Amino acid sequence: MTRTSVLASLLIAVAVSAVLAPGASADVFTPDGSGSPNAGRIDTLYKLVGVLGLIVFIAVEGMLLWSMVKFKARKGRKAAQIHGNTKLEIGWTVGAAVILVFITAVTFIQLSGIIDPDRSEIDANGRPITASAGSALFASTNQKRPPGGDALNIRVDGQQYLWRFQYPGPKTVNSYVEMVVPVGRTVTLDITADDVAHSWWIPELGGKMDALPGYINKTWFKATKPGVFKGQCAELCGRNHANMLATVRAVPFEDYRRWYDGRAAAIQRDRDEAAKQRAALVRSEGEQAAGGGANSSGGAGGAASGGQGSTED
Ligand SMILES: [Cu+2]
Repeated sequence: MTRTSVLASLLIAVAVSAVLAPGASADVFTPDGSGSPNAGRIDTLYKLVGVLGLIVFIAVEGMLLWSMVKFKARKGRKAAQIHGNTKLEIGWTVGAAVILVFITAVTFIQLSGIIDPDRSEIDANGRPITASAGSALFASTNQKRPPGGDALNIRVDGQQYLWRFQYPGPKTVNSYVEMVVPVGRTVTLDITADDVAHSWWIPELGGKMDALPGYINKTWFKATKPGVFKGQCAELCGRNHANMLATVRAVPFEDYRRWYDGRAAAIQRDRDEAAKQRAALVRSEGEQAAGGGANSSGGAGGAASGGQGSTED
């Protein structure tokens, strides 16, 4: 009996230390929560419930195996007939209840830290935010404001089969597939979809969030270190679903600012170029229409066919 209990406690100790050892288990069995505080809290909950489950599993299975060996049928041995044991029954009922209440309490304590955004460490200009400062740049009806109210709000649009990210003004900045964010800044996401249901998920930066046409769902993260965090659409959305990848690249604020300005300039350049081409097209159509016929109806016909030609292109 003593040997068995020693073995059981050894097993428990090994299991607990393997799961709790920082970095040693390298998140083989649990989520990698190193990218953002909310992901870290999900990871903590996962480990807590996992370890408690493991302890209960080892205790129950250990007792079962021990009983099977200890009370094995032997020649001449008479089985004891036992009907109920009030102390034991109360014991395991209360024990199980206490474990569940404990898990529930810890979950609810962690939950607000998973759902509600953390305080941003830097503001829109990359300056550190102190506990008392912070401007109200962030407004939302169903997501709590982060302490201080300051966050980078990005709109995430799922569409077959890529993610589109729209940055807040004053410049027009958007990107596809790769989202670039500054380290230390709380990022709140307004998630929606243009066609069918998708699901936003970057495991290292927190939980999944449905991306649905007509709805805006909210989640958040705060990259605590520079790095590239990879994810993928987590809702079967069509034939090319498997290739609907998403990347979040967290960089120091200066690099973010450079990327943002570069992106804004490139988009402005493209817009100017498009406007120029549009103007040239309109001009040439006008010339065609003017030279197309002597009477006014012929001119209108020329313009109409020119218009059709441009849409067919
Ligand atoms: Cu999708």
